[in-house]
Amino acid sequence: MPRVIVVSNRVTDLSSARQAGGVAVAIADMIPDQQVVWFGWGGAISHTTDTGYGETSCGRSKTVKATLTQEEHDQFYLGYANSVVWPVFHNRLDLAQFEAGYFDTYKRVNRRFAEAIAALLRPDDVIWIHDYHFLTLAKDLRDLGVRNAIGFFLHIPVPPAQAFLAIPEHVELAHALACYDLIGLQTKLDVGNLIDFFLQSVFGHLMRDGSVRVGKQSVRIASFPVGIDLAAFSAVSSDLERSAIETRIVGVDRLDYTKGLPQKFRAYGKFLHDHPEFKGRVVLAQIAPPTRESLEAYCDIRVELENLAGSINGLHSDLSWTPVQYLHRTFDREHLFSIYRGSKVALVTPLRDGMNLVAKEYVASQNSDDPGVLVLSRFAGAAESLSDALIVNPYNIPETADAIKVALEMPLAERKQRHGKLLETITKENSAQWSANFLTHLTAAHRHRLDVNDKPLGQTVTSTDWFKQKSGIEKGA
Ligand code: ADQ
Repeated sequence: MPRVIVVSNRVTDLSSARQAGGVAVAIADMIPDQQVVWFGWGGAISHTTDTGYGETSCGRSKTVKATLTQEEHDQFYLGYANSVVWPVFHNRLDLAQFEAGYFDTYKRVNRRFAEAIAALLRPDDVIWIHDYHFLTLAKDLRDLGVRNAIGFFLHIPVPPAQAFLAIPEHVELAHALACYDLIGLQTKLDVGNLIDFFLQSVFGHLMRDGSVRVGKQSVRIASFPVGIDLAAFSAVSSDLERSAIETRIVGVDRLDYTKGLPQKFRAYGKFLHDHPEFKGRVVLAQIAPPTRESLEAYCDIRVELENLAGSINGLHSDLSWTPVQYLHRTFDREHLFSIYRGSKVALVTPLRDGMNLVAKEYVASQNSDDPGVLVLSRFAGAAESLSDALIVNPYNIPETADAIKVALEMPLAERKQRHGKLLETITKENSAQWSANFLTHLTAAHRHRLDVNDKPLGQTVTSTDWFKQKSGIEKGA
């Protein structure tokens, strides 16, 4: 079996990666089944120009950790990745810092990483690159003469083409993305948006065989919804028995402006206002670990949220009851899962999210005989397949407030029925299936690219026909 060279922004120790959340959990889940070399930033900043690479082995897999200089950290990581691509891809053009001149450093780090990866490659290695920090990495690898299969998985959403086109460097990004053999996205909506972007930015062509042709490059695009490892939930127990007096609603979100936290707090405040009979009987436990705190937009959201929590508590608390528990820290995963299980409702209401693993973890943590209710934003990628949740528009505060009441009062039979269907989907779309499916399609896409690259354009189709045809790789089917 070929080695898989996994590249992601942050690399954590293989023995503790499952504690880290998000992308790291998704990657760590594939390591038992594959021989993996996991390459990326180890989190250290070098105060000299010495940016060496540290290797650590664990069984047959190993990590290779890069350091970043202060300038690279500020302009590549905080700059282009998190102050241009992240806000634009989450439809927040108003927060994007287009004029800061970060792109050169972004490309330079991609190039440096490409050189380090090329140096450790074997001819049959498969390269799997993750996320928005590395939109240009495949181009650098190809320029260095790398002919291995190169796949890309984007964990965040693809915005509508009109937003993507606002990035001044969009043409360069489109040509660089076309150097991947396979681009995996979270949802079908993202697939449609990326195809539109290729058509509009660089006049790409949709091919009858299901690929997209950009100049002489052929790239396949499909959705592979990220899943979770169900085995991690087999022994979860509640952290506290549900009290007859106080019912817990839980929220777990990195403190990010994409997660809709102010809207969630306002909806909860409205619910308490409209239904005072729940006062003293319900709490919202919002766990919101800090993230990217040196960026202004993240400081702003923190201040806004603290004010909102304070005003809801000030307005509704009494001496024996506080309606909002606001916890600005991380928990170990076993503890987190037991908090999910002890909560009657989960409010997962991002304004935009690639997938949202918390929604899946909440469902997987429940006691099937007495499950809680998932309230889920229609703008989370997870909503595409978890349609048996209570789906809400997080911008519609009264609608979310009503959904809280419906969730709290939902009869056991309906809770069991919805939970059963949600669990069925999560079991089917688990993390092992996700990585195996992506890697299988990557091999096929690579073979296809070798066949057609540099050949004359074949028969093209319209985007409507393309979607109708379903192409056999759509959703990894
Ligand atoms: P994130 O934006 O980080 O991930 P999410 O999918 O919700 O968002 O994953 C968060 C992870 O962190 C979960 O596994 C959760 O359990 C963990 N976590 C959150 N708060 C925690 C806390 N206080 N203590 C410990 N662990 C905590 C990105 C994209 C998502 C996409 C994932 C995976 O933005 O849309 O679902 O990648 O593809």
